[in-house]
Amino acid sequence: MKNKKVRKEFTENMLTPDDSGGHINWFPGHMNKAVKEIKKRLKMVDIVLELRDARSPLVTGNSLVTEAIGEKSRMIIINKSHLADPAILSQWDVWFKKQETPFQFIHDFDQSTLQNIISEAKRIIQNRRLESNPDIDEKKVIRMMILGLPNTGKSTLINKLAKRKATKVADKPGQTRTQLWVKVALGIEILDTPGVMPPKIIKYEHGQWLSALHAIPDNIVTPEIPASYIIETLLKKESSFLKDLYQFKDLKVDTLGAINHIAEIRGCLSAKGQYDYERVYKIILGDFRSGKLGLMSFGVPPVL
Ligand SMILES: Nc1nc2c(ncn2[C@@H]2O[C@H](COP(=O)(O)OP(=O)(O)OP(=O)(O)O)[C@@H](O)[C@H]2O)c(=O)[nH]1
Ligand SMILES: [Mg+2]
Repeated sequence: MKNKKVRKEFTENMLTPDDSGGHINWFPGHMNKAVKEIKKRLKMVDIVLELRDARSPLVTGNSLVTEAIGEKSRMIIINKSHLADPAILSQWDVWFKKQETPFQFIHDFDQSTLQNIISEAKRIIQNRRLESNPDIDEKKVIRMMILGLPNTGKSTLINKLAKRKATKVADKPGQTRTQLWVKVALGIEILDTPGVMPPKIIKYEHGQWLSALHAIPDNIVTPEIPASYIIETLLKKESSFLKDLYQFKDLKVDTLGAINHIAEIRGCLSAKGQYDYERVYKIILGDFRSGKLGLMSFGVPPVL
């Protein structure tokens, strides 16, 4: 009964058990169902590939999912690394190397990235099989399960491995609603699963990060929250990307002043000459998520 053991692992949530200021939560019914389905299918798979976002690799983990996985072999795939602050990314690299779980930083899934993922997953599985059963069957089909927060790129990774549109992808958290087995290569099958959020986001700031990263749909938090948070953070950093993209003379302005300026520069004014905030928030979120506002990370590795 190896799988019943709960893996003890550091998560950012454990750092702040008494910070109860969080009001940003998104845990719809299909996620609850997804967790039950994940537990049910777990015994069928040889390894779990857990996807995270490189801009916040700890907060995009999920202790609920980690507990569900138990002692099952696991690899953490930290995606969208091309959008993260490179200096902070190297700090995370050092931090993850001190943890026990194998990990890889990736982005955009080119051929060598895909090969690395498969060969590392096979190596982990082989090692585990050798430990438990030295007479392993080399020809046995390898089954993997892909897990992670919404919008981290799970279905995209499966399609890239399968070299076809086997499962639906969209820039919309909550796209995948049901599990789906996909044959990605001879002898390898991967189970796509719906993205699952932690049932409770303890720190309010983590909710802001997760909504900026689009793990939570904009209409759940209202787009004002992530858009204002992004502008506030960029102003604090005195970001040259912010200054250049929206033609600021200088950044001596508060968050609302900056948003109003962006509305003017981008022509987000209603017929009555008022600021059209819905449009300007959309522009800010689009520019940030496509990397036009520079490479950015939320949070740094905790000191161990
Ligand atoms: N630029 C960039 N975009 C990516 C990358 N990986 C995924 N995406 C985009 O992220 C969005 C979400 O991708 P999906 O594969 O649907 O994400 P998911 O994890 O399956 O999401 P759910 O089904 O909602 O849980 C899509 O718009 C992808 O094109 C990446 O490495 N780089
Ligand atoms: Mg999906």
